[in-house]
Amino acid sequence: MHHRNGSFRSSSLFRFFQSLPFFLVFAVAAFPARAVAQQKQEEMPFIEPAEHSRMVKARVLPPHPNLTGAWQTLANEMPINPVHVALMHNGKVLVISGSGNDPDNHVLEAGVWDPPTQTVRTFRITWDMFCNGMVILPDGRPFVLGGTKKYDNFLGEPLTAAFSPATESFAATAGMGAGRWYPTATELGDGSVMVISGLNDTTGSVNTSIQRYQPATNTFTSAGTSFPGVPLYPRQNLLPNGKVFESGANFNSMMYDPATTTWSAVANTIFGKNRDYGTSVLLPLTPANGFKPRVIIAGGGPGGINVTATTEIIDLSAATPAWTAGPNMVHPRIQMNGTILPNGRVLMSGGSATDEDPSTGTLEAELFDPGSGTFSSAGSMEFARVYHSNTLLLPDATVLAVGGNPQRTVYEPHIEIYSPPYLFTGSGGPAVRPVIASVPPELHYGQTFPVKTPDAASVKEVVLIRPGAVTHAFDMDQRLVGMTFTPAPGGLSVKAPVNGNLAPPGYYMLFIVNSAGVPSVAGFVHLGSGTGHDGDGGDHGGDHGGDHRGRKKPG
Ligand SMILES: [Cu+2]
Repeated sequence: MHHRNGSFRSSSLFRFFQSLPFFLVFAVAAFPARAVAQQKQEEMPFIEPAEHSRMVKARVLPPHPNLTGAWQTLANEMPINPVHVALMHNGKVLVISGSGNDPDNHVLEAGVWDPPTQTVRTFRITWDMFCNGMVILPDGRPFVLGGTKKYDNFLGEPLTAAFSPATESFAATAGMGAGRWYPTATELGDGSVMVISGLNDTTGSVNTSIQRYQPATNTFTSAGTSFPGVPLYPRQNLLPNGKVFESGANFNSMMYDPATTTWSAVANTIFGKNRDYGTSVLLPLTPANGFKPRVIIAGGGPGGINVTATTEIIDLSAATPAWTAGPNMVHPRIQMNGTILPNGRVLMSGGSATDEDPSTGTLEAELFDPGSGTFSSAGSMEFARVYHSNTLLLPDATVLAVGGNPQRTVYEPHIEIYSPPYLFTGSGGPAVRPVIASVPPELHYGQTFPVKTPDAASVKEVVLIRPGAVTHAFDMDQRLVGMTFTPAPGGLSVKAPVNGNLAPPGYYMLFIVNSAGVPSVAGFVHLGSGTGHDGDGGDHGGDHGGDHRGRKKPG
């Protein structure tokens, strides 16, 4: 393909309705310079003459935004290929491109995107973090493990680095000893980080060692060996019992016990073949569902072909967990993303029926309701989002959608924002949102703490959502943990999660959600440092990541 398909679609029939609750201010902008990426194309695509005179990148408001939500394309584009994105606790988004899927690009870059101003500050980085694994450490620093040491054939980087949100710069952290290209990182209940898979730096075969990083000492220790046939970028989620569930792309789902560093087989998928570049989401853990861990897998296809629209769900609290069929998505999706919203719905969006082919992009998005087990329409994106595209929940409860890299040196520069249905009234105006007046900056496990709000009487749920760290159709960090609460003077009295297996130490967005399902803007809280009431030590070396595997689910 020789053009960025979506970029040339004629988009709107009407002016975008002027009362969108987010990023209202983009107004009229002259057509911005085409992305740098495009200038590198050997063959310039045909560009519709009308494209040059279009002034506003905006779409018609759908007929029922209170049912489907609405997608909006921002005026400012992404100046670097946004292969990796992570939300930081200052509300800004770290964007990592590295060489950006261009072996001839030696200007290695990352950037920080600022949602309120829609601007990005890009800067050079010292090694190629393209196709790394990333999670956010308990102290709030995005932690990058590995990347690209060499293209064709690919070798993985053994380096790691941590990013300071305050100074917006990377600092070197301990090396891994061997390379990892396409590794997965998973934060465990004690705040340590498990890293697995990725191609090594010598032969380009899979690095089969598992390592565990201790932030307090900046050291890696050996933590076992991956199971045979471990995929690149394995889909992993930490469960409330401290174990790590692995759900793809392989069809034989596995469980890792950090205490024994061993694997056990869980169940085979119904699909029965690899769901390469499908996604996997740990569904919300809430008091209402007894913090019962369930995982949904969606889309993907073996070897990137025969892409499926199917989904499957597994209840890992069952004595013998088994995958059950979930609802089908509206179209097949490979390279899709799944993003948890504050109301517990999961936005499934992007991807394509044929890998790396935007002309087969699934523009329709959908919302999965874990309660009813059904999908509903989430409207349509403007641009196809294929390989290397990402979605990320923002603190204002909208969702950022970026990227798409159908071929080397070409990426989708347009940025879209999804405003979910909860941000609209039935007449399409902005919903009235509950307001958080204050939250404590620091929470300890099991602690009861105040949330000040004038809207306490209408609050239905109080949830923590871990800021996402997304790449390659998977968010390595996101999880939603609900909390119990009671009325209190000036607001609510809320009980923090009981331990790090339920909610690993680190920063969280705290949302209150009212009886109409409308979330507040999030307040950031830090969970887990210091000594909690139940003695869990958070990120100060507590070892409950795997050693308390007999611990019952909190309730
Ligand atoms: Cu990649």
